[in-house]
Amino acid sequence: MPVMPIGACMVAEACERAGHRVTLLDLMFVRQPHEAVRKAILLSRPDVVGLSVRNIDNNDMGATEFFLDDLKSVVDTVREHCGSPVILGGAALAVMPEEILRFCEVSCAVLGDGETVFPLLLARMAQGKTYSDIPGIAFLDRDRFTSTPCPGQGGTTECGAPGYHRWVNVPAYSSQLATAPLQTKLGCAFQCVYCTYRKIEGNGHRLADPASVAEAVTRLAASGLRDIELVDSVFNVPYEHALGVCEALAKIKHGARLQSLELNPRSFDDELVSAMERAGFAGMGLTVESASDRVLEGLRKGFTTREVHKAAEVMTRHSLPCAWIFLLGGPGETRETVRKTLKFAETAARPQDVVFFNIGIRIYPGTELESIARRQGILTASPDQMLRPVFYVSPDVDASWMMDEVRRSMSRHMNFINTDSIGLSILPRVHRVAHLLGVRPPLWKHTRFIRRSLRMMGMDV
Ligand code: B12
Repeated sequence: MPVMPIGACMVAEACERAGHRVTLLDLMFVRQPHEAVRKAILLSRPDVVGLSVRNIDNNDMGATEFFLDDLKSVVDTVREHCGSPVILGGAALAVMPEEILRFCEVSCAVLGDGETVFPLLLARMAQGKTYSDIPGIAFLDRDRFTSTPCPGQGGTTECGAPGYHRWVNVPAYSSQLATAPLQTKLGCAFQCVYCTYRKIEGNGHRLADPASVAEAVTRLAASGLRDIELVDSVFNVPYEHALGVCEALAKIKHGARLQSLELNPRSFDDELVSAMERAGFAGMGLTVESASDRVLEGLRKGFTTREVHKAAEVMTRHSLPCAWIFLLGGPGETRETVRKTLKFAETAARPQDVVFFNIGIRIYPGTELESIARRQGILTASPDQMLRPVFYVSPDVDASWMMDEVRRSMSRHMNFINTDSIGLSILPRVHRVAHLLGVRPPLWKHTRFIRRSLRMMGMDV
């Protein structure tokens, strides 16, 4: 599913509010990106070029794709056609700033909230002043990397719904069943060993006022963007905030279908799911990861199988479609724990659910998983060699065995999928056909039907 560039739109809008002339070039549906970049530069003659970088790679151990060679070539094209400074920003930069700056041979990146930091940076540039002291910036100065701490680790935030129509080709996204992203909070307080969310958004919550979330949803739905995805790191923590958001949404007639794929089995109960149903949710995802206490502890998920089983029990009393998300191969994983998790998935999933298995975990520099992998002798690469993805698999289980087990389970359960499924080249066509037939997101609730149909057409899915 193409993801609408919420970050880039927010930054563009903030710069315009600060009085700048802004052009946003979205390369999502562009067939010849270099030609598009060349034309946009010649037309708009920018003083500064900001590049929004979301993904480093596809996080898929089986069929790894690395995206930054393409980024580097876009940087080169920009430089070929104008001498203006290039500034990088986006989630990828917050994850591995030094490595990306070195790789792209760019000297400055924004790590903090771009809508605040980038206008400050532009103001300093316009005045010809230095900007190395602005909080939330990274620099590469002749081989020396420095960064300033990001501001905003607590307090409140605004619910920023950019005017997507103003910046991107909304019909092109809608025709592929894309959802419009919206954030109700920033920050993540969990300590999962592999995760970068704290590095991107900080570990203190910044919560948006529920009434402002309801207003933003209404505004987006009124503009025709009725499928809205709440892209918080974890939607249901803090629990009271999630409930507050649902209550504010339930009070108004917004006409939107909501989703969030990032719910945690902790802080999860009937009251919350009922509130989500009243609020207009059409789907939700539970990042359960495993049904083994040993693995959940190894991943430092902050919950146990008690909460996992309770979540499954809660879902039996509701009809809201659920995406169950599992992560196999973490510290402590064995053949026995994998079997336990598969068995749990087989009993928990209802017909309208989808079950997604990810095998192997992307290791990011600075995470606890990196230290574990080094201690266990699994990882010898230096941080700069980790930009091209490296993955962790527990030394007590074989990756190919796990892949076979998951495939075996998938052959019995048509609503089970793995990373191969979400990388299928036919998926964009499936999205378009579904859109033409009037199917509304989430499409994954029809996984059984889609997999069966594709198999009947002779595809090995
Ligand atoms: C929600 C989410 C999803 C949802 C998206 C739903 C949707 N409709 O948008 C789903 C589940 C579909 C998803 C899928 C994937 N995701 Co995801 N996702 C996220 C998450 C949690 C939030 C992203 C978000 O929208 N943030 C809110 C916006 C406002 O923030 P932002 O984009 O970062 O923008 C801000 C700043 O970065 C900055 N900024 C942005 N652009 C620019 C530009 C300039 C010039 C400047 C100065 C600043 C700037 O300012 C913005 C405003 O403050 C992040 C982790 C995180 N906490 O950030 C991972 C994350 C972005 N995802 C990631 C990945 C890998 C993926 C997948 C490849 C996973 C997979 N195997 O399928 C896919 C790719 C999908 C795609 N087509 O691109 C990685 C990317 C890093 C990497 N390793 O490559 C992240 C960082 C998680 C991680 N592993 O650390 N994802």
